[in-house]
Amino acid sequence: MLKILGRANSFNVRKVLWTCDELGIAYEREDWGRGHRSTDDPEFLKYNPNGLVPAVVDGDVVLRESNTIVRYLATKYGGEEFYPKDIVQRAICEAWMDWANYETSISLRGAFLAGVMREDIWNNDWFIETGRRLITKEVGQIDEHLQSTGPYITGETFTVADIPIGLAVNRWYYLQFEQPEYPAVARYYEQLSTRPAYMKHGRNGLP
Ligand SMILES: N[C@@H](CCC(=O)N[C@@H](CS)C(=O)NCC(=O)O)C(=O)O
Repeated sequence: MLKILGRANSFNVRKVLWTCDELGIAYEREDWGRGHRSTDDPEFLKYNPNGLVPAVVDGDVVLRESNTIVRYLATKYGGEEFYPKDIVQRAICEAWMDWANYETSISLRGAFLAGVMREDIWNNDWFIETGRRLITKEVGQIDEHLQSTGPYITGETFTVADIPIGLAVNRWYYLQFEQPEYPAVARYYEQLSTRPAYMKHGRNGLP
């Protein structure tokens, strides 16, 4: 059975849990990371030498990096719709995933990890303000895009691209500063909320 290493409240672990439940993949999960066993433990570092959750064990295969794991699971267990084989459609999905993992993760460090969680290493006024400004711009870009596509991020079909974007959108609603209205993003949030696996691992009361 697939083994997921990482605490269930981690943004990046939730991508893997959501994907597993969308695809009906059975898994077991071990708690590692903040509040649980440390990811600096040599036992964990055997699975991910970078010391970050999630890591996944699938038989003899050991994987790290949440988006890579999502794509691996989608390739192995998912259908053509969830992770298109067409190289152009595939690249469109991957571009959204990469953009989310780089751009919105950096902004959310400032706006959320510093601005809401007050995590010591990020907690700095400039970083918070910059994060808030950038995430507002980025969620605005998602809103503008969704006005002409939708209901999902790449169009009619729910794909791997919705996994990181859907979690970033959920976190957006937990930020503590005055935010503009983004009606297409609000519709997207409701659309995702029709999916039981999103309600379990995405919009589950956690930022
Ligand atoms: N690029 C990595 C980032 C992983 C990451 O930042 N994980 C965080 C949790 S979301 C972590 O391990 N934090 C340390 C901890 O929980 O102890 C990925 O996408 O998997």
